Amino acid sequence: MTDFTPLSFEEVIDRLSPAADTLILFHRNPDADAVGSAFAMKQVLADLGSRAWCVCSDEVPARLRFLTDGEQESVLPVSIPADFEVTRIVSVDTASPAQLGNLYELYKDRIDLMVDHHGMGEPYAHHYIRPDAAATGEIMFDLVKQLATEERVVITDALCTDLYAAISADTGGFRFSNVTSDTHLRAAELLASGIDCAEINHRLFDCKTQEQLRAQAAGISNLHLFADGKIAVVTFPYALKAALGLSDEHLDNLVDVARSLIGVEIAISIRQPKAEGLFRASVRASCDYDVAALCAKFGGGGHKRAAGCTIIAADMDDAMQKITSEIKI
Ligand SMILES: [Mn+2]
Repeated sequence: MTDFTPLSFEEVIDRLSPAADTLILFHRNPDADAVGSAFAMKQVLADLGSRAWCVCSDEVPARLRFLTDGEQESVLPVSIPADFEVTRIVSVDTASPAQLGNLYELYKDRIDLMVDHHGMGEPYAHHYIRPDAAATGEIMFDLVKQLATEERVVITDALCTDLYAAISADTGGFRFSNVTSDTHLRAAELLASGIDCAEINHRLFDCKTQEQLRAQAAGISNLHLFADGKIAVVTFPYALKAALGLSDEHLDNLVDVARSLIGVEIAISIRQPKAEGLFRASVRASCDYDVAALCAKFGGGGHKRAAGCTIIAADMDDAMQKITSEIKI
């Protein structure tokens, strides 16, 4: 396996500086940190004189379209302009090959740089990874600020909106333990530019579709408690998803249902994307328990307090048993 080395902040800027048609990859099932960081990167590269195109194995969900600033109708690989001569590929917010989805097969040996904040990932290129950053948006903020100081990048409202949304989303609206004083300082600078934080946060957190509410209600009726109520698991089998007419993007925040219950220290959601034996788990900890290490046992990863993995199991009960039996609290 190729050895991939960590890059310095200056080396990242060096790698982004030459004019080159660039693809910006971000993780499947994209969230606001992925989309906001990718489209911020696109604006940075445009200012540096490069054409850039954001690419993902899944489309940007409708509720996050405001982060693309009308620049791209689609982010699927087929949307890449025909005259694009790809000479540089970077990824943002994407910790491991699996998270690239089908992009990994397409581009695996050609990725020049990954910019990310996940500490427990599996690097697939030379990388700039800062686990101290609550969001990739914080790293993008630092890049933007440096390049703006050098008068090479112009800070626009669209850029500030992307960065603020990226940071706000990955911190749960500045509520999670990953928030630092620097997180607030960066957010404060973004707000000073005049963007509408109430509107951005409303779009990120308060706009739920009927499907999402149906998913939440079904999640509440499928809540299982273990370890005297310290572990809560919400399960969502494929048959239930199909019966309610839901798709995977409606199930994104199911883990919050488990986490909101008093006394729960480890919250888990397990969904079954297809009628097969693969189960996706999202895990959150509110105690001092390393859920990234837990998920690593199943080939997944993430952060100490927020991580995910895929479990191979016979059925939902088996998947739930497999993950809960690994937890010792
Ligand atoms: Mn992120």
